[in-house]
Amino acid sequence: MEEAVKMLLTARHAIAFTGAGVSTESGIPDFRGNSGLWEQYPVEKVASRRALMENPAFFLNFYRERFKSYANVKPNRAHEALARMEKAGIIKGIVTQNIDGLHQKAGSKNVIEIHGTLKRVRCDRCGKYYLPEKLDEEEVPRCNCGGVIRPDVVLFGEALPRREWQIALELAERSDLVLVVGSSLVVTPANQIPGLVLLEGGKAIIVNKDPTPLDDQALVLRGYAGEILSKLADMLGV
Ligand code: CNA
Repeated sequence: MEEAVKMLLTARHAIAFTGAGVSTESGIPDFRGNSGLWEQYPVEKVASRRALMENPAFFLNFYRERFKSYANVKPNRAHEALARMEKAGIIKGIVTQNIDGLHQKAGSKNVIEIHGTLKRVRCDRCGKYYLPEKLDEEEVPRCNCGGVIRPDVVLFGEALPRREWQIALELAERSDLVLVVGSSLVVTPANQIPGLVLLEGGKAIIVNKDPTPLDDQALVLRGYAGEILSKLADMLGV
C-alpha cells in the first residue's frame, strides 16, 4: 500500500482503468463470478451482436431489466475513492469498461466510457438516440426507419465508439501511471489501455481479487476494491 501511495504521489499523469469488479460491491455482477444472473441470461445470449440479431426479444428483455435495476444502484467505496483522488488531482480521469454510470454518480468528472452506457438506447440501423423508456413500448421496439432499438453499449463483435476510444488512447499515451481496478484484463481492445501505458514506459498498479495477465508488470494489490481503494485514498490524505 505504501509503495502504491508513493507511485500515485510521484506520478506526473495518472489515470484509472476500471472494469466490472469495481461495481460488484454495489451489487452488480461481473462476467466472471458465479452469479445466478448468467445462468438466467448466458453472456453469449445477451452480450454479442449475434445475440441481438438472432433473438432480439430475449436480448432486449435482459437490458430492460438492467435499466430498471441499475437505476437504484449506488456507488460503493471504490467509486467514491476514485472520485476523491480525481478531485485532489491525483488521477486525471477514468477510462471505464463499465456501462453502469456509477463513477459519475460517485462524483467523478472525467469518465471515458469505452463500452457505451445504459443511459440511453439507439436505433441499430440509423443510430438515432432514444430514452431507455422506449424499450418498454413493445417487445422489440423499432425506430421510424425500421431498425431495432437497442442499448447504446458495445457488444462482442462490435467496434468501440470512435471518439471515446480516441480520447482513451490519448489519455493513456500521456500517462506514466495506470491504476487498474476490478478488471480481468482479458477483453480486447480495452485491455490495450493499461498495456499502452506500460509500453510507453509507464507503471501500473492493479487492484483485483483474481490474477490478471499484466500482474507480472505491475504492483498488485490483491483483494476487494472497496476496502483497498478507500484505504489508499485515506493514506493519500484525500
Ligand atoms: P470481468 O472480466 O468480469 O472481470 C472482473 C474482474 O474483477 C475479475 O478479475 C474479478 O476477479 C474482479 N473483481 C470482482 N469483484 C471485485 C472486487 N470487489 N474487488 C476487486 N476485484 C474484483 O470484467 P471486465 O470489466 O474486465 O470485462 C469487461 C466487460 C465486462 C466489459 O465489457 C464490461 O462492460 C462488462 N460488464 C460491465 C458491468 C458493469 O457495467 N458494472 C457488469 C458486468 C459486465
